[in-house]
Amino acid sequence: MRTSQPQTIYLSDYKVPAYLVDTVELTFELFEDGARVHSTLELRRNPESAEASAPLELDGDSLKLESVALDGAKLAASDYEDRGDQLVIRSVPDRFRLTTVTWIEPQNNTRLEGLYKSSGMFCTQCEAEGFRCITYFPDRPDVMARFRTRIEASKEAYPILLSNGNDVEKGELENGRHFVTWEDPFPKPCYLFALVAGDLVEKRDSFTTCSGRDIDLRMYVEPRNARKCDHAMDSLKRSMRWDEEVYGREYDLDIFMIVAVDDFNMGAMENKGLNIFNSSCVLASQETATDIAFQRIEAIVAHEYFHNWSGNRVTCRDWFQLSLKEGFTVFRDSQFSADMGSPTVKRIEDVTLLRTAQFAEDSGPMAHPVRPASYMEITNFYTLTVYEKGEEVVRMIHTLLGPDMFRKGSDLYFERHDGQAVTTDDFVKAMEDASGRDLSQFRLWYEQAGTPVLTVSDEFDAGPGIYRLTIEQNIPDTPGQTNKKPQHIPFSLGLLGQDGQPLPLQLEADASEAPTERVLELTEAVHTFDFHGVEAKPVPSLLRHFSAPVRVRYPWTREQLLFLMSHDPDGFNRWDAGQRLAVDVIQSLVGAADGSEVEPRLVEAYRKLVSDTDLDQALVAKMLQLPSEAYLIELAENADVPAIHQARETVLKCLAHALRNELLACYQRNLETGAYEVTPEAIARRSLRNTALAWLLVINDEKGRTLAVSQLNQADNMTDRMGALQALVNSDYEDDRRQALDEFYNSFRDDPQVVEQWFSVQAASDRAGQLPDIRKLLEHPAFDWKNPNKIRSVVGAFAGQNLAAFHNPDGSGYDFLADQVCRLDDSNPQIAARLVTPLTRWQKFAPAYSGPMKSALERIRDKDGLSRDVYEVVHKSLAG
Ligand code: B3K
Ligand code: ZN
Repeated sequence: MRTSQPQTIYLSDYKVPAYLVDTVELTFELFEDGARVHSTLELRRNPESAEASAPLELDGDSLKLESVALDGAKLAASDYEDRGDQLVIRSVPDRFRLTTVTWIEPQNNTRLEGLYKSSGMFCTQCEAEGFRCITYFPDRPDVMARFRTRIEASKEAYPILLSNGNDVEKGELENGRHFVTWEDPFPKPCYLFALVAGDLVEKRDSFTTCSGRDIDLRMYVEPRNARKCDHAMDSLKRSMRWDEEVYGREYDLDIFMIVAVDDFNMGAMENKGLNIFNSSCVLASQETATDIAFQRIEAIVAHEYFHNWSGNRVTCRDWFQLSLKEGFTVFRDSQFSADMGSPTVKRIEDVTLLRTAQFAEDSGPMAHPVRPASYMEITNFYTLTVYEKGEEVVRMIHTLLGPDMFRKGSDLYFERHDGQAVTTDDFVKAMEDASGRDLSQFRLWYEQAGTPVLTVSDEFDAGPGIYRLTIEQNIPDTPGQTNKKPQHIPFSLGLLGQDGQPLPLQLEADASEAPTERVLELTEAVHTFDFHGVEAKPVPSLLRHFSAPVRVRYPWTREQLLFLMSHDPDGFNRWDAGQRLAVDVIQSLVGAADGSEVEPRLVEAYRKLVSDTDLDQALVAKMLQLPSEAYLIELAENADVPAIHQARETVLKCLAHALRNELLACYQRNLETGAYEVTPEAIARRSLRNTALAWLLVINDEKGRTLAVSQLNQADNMTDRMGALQALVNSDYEDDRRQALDEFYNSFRDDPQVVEQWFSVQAASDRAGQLPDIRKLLEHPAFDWKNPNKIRSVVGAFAGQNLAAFHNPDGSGYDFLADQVCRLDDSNPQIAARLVTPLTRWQKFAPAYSGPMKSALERIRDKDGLSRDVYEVVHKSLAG
């Protein structure tokens, strides 16, 4: 057991830094057995700090200090204190130069924070607190400095040497070494520092900005990946143009670089001018990446690029403000993706993630506000709440202000705070000042955790023709927060007449021209709205576009849902009505006797959908997806996963049997005729035919099997190949499954990004991914405990997606996960803490499951020398 409890850091303890850093000069000497880092900081006391005589305290982690000098004079050991995690110098002048030399071992850095090695190259990850693993520094985002970085390394092994900004000098050194010096003219916090050294190929392109400046665009990848860069490069150019057009943001440096690395803890990082990406989030080709990967890459490239303004030029004052840059940037990237494809489909995808995973987080023991008030380990707070709910909060401001005022607000924010480290409050203030709107109550969205529940009831009074809607809001208690205040909620709605036509929403008896969609603003615990001039009881279309991250409770009848599914002019609510209906049908079958009937009206509604060629095919493809097991669990109390799994399978099989002919027709209708394209239409076609295939194989249809085998062999792209593989893997055709998996592996064994997909298609399947299979995957030669992608694609996919197998009533899935968490805790605590997530939800499950889940958590808790990362997650989960 840990002997001391990790410290909790509180937002309320924030103090301005006692010292500021004007410039940083770094020299890296890179070797195979380590790296020497020379750092020279120009420091001065912060005039705004109340602590006039505070000692200088610099953060450090796993550093070997070789020397310290102040204004050129070497300090004796008695002049400073090396506390391990801090270098403290008690007496310093008001302004001085501090030089330190430290020795680090990137080759042994398995945490992948700071400077480390990945496939033979050196790379860095400094957000949030990785810079302190490189050198002593005030490692906090409100210390912004100008960096100059010289990198020295073997020229043969590391011909490419990169850092932020512009390369200002390069040359040869003795012993086959060379150097490059980089200078970044923009002051930045150290979390945006980056360095890369490796044997990489360069792909070049260029972009002319709105003011006519030519920007050099460069991608650096390992030679074998040279043909996988085009999509990211095109996405980058589209993002740069979009940010100019939609937000008026022009790129500021002369060079923009992207590097792909295989070992990376998350998706990508927005280092100034030098974005570093997880290979799986940037490399793509038709043969190796699915449509989903293509779309994800476009979104992540955009996200990191957009951070150049929302995050880098204007950064966070402290890490409690993380959503300032993340929530806003996710909002920007989702607007971008909506503009590049189908806005409705993008909204459906975002809401699916939010409702499935963020709502679960918000109702579990780790629930926290968008702006948390405390943390032990900041890495644990890169959460769905900070990112996705944070996005929704910005989206609600956009809805309340309207697009023009929102743009005025963002212009003001960027202008007012350029070069500063600020707070979410500063963001809201800029929006208020630009629009004249009062957002004081709205700010509660940043402070209060928990998903608001809106209970809606209605009545119709035929006499005066009034339809009355009553909306009550409740915000559930979350750890440390009770009795919450009502929040300011934009609630978008429409009403449909019995003929399916939208009704004018007349809020006053005498209003003449009323719109057919309105945004109601909820600010009180209960509101009543009277709609006048209504002739017959309408069907309400509530929370259109998902205008707020809330749960809506309304006693929908199946009849109403079917009506909305085919009449709602809001595509999002059409989809949502279909989901609600399917949820209702599946829920009614949980625990029901074998052979119970599946609602025939659901079957007929799906029959109509599979055959519908008039409706947007991308929307049809989404509407055909049944609610996921994860979502059904989120909606359940005392969830019994195998029973939920069974009920969902029953519905799926019933639909597949009943619609077999329509599915075959849908498959044929959507066969590819021309060349492969990544357009919304082509993506929808592939999605429809792969859904048809998957459904046919769920019922072991012979024709489906033949189609799957030939699609697998003939496909010219990974979406179709993976669609066929997945369908076979999830069928009962065991021989075909084995053969398909072996052949697939043999064709792609040299491509790590494809091997990761191969791992996860098995780990996520209840047929191919039972625990003994998973253990075999861990023994597979392509599995690598040091590579986070591999860990996620086996252990993460098993515990996060293969829910019936993970929740095996014998508890073996939980024990397995606890073992892997303990194993990873020493080498990569960040990844270990992420993997714990499925166990943290233990209270959600029926006692037969929650007990063993809790025991697994306790076993992790009792591990010797538990990391701070895992400690925080496990202790909070057990307490909550
Ligand atoms: N800002 C990074 C995330 C860093 C995570 C550090 N543990 C990627 C992003 O959100 O753009
Ligand atoms: Zn981000």
